Amino acid sequence: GSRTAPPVTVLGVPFDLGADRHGVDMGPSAIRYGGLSAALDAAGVDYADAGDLAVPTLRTRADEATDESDAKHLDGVAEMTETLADRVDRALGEGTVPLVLGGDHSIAMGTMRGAARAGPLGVVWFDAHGDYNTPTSSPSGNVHGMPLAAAHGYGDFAEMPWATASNVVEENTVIVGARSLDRDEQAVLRDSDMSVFTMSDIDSRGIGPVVEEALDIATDGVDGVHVSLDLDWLDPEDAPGVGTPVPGGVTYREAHTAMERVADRDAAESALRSLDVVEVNPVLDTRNETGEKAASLAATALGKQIL
Ligand code: 4U7
Ligand code: MN
Ligand code: MN
Ligand code: MN
Repeated sequence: GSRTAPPVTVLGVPFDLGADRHGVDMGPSAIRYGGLSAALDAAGVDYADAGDLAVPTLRTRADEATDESDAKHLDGVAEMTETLADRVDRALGEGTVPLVLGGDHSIAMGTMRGAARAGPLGVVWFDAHGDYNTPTSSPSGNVHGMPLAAAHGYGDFAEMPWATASNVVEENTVIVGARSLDRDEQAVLRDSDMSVFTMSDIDSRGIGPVVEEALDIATDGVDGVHVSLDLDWLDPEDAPGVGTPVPGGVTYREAHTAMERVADRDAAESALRSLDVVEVNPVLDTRNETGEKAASLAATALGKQIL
């Protein structure tokens, strides 16, 4: 079959205050240089690249005193979140699907906050990590390990309304491929209404069925889903250009299948409200291999069926 997918607005967010490895701010450049426009063209996606958002970075902020919180650079994260949420809101208002290029994963706070303004939102989080720390529980203080907890207003984030995306529904939030969860995260996720599929679920059931079930859960009773793709979801052999690699991840082939299932579901139900592709760090990469894969995976998730 064929379909008319809504056009896509590409938004680069060269933000790195949520992580402590320099270089992730160059992710949007690496993904574009890795062939994003050609991949979108080949997938039949109608898109406009709106360029990069102006956000604070470590280069401009490194020598400033940090704020009082246990989380690093929360004031800079707040500024980015506000800017990005407004820009995502605008892209949706123009009838487009925002494709947000990170940047570290804290940018998903802005994407989800903007996307959730359009109504209740499910989330599928493809990541080696749970990203469910709070400033109190975080072993690192890095906000890229906290964006899902922030969106839900969990823990310390209950007192930070700027960080939350109140329309993100916990029951419709699904983490896929987790293999590195901190102790407090494990307890919280176990007791929550979220769903978590681990690598062992993928190993025993196969990527296709796991992603289908994740999409069933995420779309149940809501009319839009945010898909967040952290490149460290992939095995470091396939995606070395990330700041927090964890062995035992999915292959590029499996990641591709997952993005095809996202596109198929979108073709059937117009399910996809927004997509972000994050944590690409070209300084740590091998000849931009991770940037190229990120470009290709994004285009696959947004692509039209060719036959
Ligand atoms: B990413 C970590 F402790 N959990 O909180 C933390 F292991 O967006 C890693 O998924 C977070 O890449 C990784 O610092 C954040 C750590
Ligand atoms: Mn992440
Ligand atoms: Mn991760
Ligand atoms: Mn990472």
